[in-house]
Amino acid sequence: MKRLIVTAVAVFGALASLSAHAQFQKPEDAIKYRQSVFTVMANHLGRVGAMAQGRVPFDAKAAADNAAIVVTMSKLPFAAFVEGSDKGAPTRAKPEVWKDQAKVKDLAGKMQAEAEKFEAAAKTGNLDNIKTALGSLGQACKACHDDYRAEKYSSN
Ligand code: ASC
Repeated sequence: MKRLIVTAVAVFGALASLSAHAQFQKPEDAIKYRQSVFTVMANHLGRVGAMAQGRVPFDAKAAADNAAIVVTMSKLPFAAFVEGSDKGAPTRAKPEVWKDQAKVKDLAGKMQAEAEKFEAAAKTGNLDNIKTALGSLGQACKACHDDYRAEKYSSN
């Protein structure tokens, strides 16, 4: 029984320290995670963008499915901008991300709200609605990139 309690305390202790660093063991893991999420998000946004631009035929079901993925992805990356993850792997995140946390959080929230509106538009099946919402979402992405994303990757 005593051994069980000691083990339980050790396990909970390990979990607590893990959650303190979000779910990342080292900065590189956080950097790779957020870059992966943005890559998937941009890919699925781009599939609808191609429909909006007439480069691929409009498919309402595919647009709605892609928009749902964009919404899910939109919720994930910001927990990965953990303290100390400005370095550890090549990244385009500027140091200002960690200096202006309230501003970044605000921009993230606006982008997430636009992603929700984009999904709602996609569900209408109306391409004009989708184009409008896609434009607003793109602006919300850009608002953060303008101030917080560097042109080039850092070399660490
Ligand atoms: C995208 C994408 C971005 C944003 C941005 C909007 O599809 O990959 O980073 O939209 O280009 O200006």
